[in-house]
Amino acid sequence: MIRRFYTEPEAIQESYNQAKVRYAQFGIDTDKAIQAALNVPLSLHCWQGDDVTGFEGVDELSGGGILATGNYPGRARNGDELRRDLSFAMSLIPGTSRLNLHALYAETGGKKVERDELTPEHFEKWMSWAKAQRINLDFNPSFFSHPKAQSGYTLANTDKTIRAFWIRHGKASRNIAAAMGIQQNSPVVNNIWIPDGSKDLVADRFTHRKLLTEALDEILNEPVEKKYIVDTLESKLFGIGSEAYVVGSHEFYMGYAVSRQIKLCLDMGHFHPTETITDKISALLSFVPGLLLHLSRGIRWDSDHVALYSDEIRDICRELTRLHAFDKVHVALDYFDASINRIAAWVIGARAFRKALLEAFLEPIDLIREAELSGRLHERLALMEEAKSFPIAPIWDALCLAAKTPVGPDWLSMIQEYEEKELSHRL
Ligand code: RNT
Ligand code: ZN
Repeated sequence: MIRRFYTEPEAIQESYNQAKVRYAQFGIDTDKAIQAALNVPLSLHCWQGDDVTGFEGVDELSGGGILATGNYPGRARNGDELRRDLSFAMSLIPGTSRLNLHALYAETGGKKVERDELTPEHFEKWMSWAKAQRINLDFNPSFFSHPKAQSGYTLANTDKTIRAFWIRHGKASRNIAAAMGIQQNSPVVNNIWIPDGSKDLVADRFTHRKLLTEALDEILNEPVEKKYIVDTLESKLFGIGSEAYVVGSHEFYMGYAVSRQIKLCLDMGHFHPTETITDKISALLSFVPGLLLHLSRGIRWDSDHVALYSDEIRDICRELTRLHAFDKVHVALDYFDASINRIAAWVIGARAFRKALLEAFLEPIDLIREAELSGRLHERLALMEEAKSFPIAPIWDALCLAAKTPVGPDWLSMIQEYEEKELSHRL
């Protein structure tokens, strides 16, 4: 049954006009806030569509300490299905979307191409789809789900041959990213995350880190068109099978990124369970050229639940808008849930971010700052509290309408339709 909750654009407009007046009393221009919130790019992760399986002929994600659980019907099995799902998801998501690709989504026409031999031509279909879709691409080398990653070590492997293979993959990936950047005439964020670590205690914590430093230097010193690629490095606290030791810890990459002036990636699920990333943003921006944020939601041992309109994401959005940091900070989704409709998983996370961003642009920040500067700290705190119950809902509806995307939960009926028409045929 197709159920529509909101059908009257006039009613939305009317509520919007009322809310607009309320915000204007605090000096906030809601039209401007909507535009600002729509303009910030959000990179959607291709891997939510197929449980991080990729197109290399394996049937599930393996190794690397990351795990997709669930078997909801409709997993995308090839590039065409994944692109169809993404186009559909993007039609339900307001604002500027990008697409974040992993190297294991190369399309090699049925031919076995090793990861160290990948070239931009293996991503041609993605590039022309992105062009038609009028979106930009981001990229990630894939250091997992591969026989040469089975030992748990890739770039930090003490075996020289294996390490060299992954270094070649890292270089190949940067070439692909730069080629994409040239084609879209705008930089591609190329994020390096490796699973390297150990399930149990290690005697030598240093050697792997030394090897990783050298491997990263070799990859990142490879000459590519610097204008078209933004390198980022992603740390992790622990993974499944790397509980005792992770080579690429936060301190490791922070030190590396500061010393080499490279951007860092902070994944919300990669810190201690009660540790959040908002306060790290301004601290790190003092010393590194920028950041990539992986929006996710950690629950207990899992770092990759669907991102929500949570206090954590709202705090991040407020911090980014207060800092005017969108020229230095890139934002991407990173989670995988195979137990619910995969397209809905994208839409929930992306809409959550966009709504939190809108809320941040609607914050009466000038008044809050003024209270802070003049020492009226009770006023600062009270305004922050009051702002939480400002009427954001009608502004959010108007944003969705302006972006020609469904208002409220209306998108759910479209998901239902798509399930019947498309996903139910994927057995
Ligand atoms: C893993 C990292 C990494 C991956 C993707 C698939 O813990 O978060 O970003 O999720 O590269
Ligand atoms: Zn991540």
